[in-house]
Amino acid sequence: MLTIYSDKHRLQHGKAELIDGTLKPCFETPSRADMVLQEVRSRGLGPVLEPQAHGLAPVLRVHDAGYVEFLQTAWQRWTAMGRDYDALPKMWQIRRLRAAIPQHVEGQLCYYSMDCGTPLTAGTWPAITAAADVALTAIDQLAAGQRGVFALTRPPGHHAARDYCGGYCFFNNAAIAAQSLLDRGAKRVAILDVDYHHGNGTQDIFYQRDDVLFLSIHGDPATEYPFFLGFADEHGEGAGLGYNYNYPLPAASSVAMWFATLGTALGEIRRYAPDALVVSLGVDTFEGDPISRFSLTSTDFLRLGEQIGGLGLPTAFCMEGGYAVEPIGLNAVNVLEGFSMHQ
Ligand code: OKP
Ligand code: ZN
Repeated sequence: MLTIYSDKHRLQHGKAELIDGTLKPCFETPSRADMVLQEVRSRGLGPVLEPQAHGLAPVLRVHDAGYVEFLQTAWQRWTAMGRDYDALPKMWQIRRLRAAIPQHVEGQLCYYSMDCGTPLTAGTWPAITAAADVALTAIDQLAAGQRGVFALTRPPGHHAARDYCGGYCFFNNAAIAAQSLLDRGAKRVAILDVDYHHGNGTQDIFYQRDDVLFLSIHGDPATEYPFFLGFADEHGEGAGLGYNYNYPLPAASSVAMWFATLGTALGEIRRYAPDALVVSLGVDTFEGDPISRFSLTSTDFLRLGEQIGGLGLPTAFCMEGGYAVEPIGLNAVNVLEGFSMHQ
């Protein structure tokens, strides 16, 4: 299987996030993608290609222009005010506050953010545009006839909605990939999100559409991040009604429960009969993940890949979460190898 990868992910290197009352080093670190790449190479998964530049047009197919312009200019505006540290929001436009876009860069940062755990840094823009190019180049390769391609995207994307960042995500790489498939002639695309956290951003982007089926298996937002979306009764809206499936599971769910739920989701994908599949591949469902609470083992990820491969669909995998850094490569590449057994 081909892997698409860019070193530019390293430019996104936040310093700290607030954990248990203190600033701790960010969980979402460059070493995550480095470890995955190392495993891709040592296991001989296949060739590793650099992304091609695709410009902003495919990004603007799923993201708001004002939001994209904010991300493009924010660091320059932030440092012009003498601030040389990571930009983090400290308030939100909550109930009954005015919804107008603030003028000040700090106000705009608050306006365009979902949480305070997603540092905007000097290298955020080059890193996120490179990640979008990684996802788009994976789609080029699917269009050229590959059956499965691995977009080694970092930072992740599934929490990023049409017009906000959050959960370490800025551009929604999987959504950009899915839209690109449609723009190249696919009629229906499914996105399967197996990250521990609900893919609220992806759901947001396609909630009113029937040309993208979104399915997410995740820790129940009643107790897990992102808390405000990802419940089982969110089925889509308007034309999109019936094209959104959330499978929230209690944090302590067994592996058997997780795979039974995967089986249900795969059944819906078969029923939809899409032309292609995008997988939001988070491996933070791993038993050793430091911020998540499912208990998949490394060999379970092989099974996961096999079952996805059993769909027989052209498939692009976009890397999302996974914070047990040392085994992240083993876990991610196990999924890809399991998938490849069906080729
Ligand atoms: C990203 B992905 C707030 C941070 C809360 C955020 C978890 C994001 C997970 N200071 N934790 O879905 O793996
Ligand atoms: Zn996650």
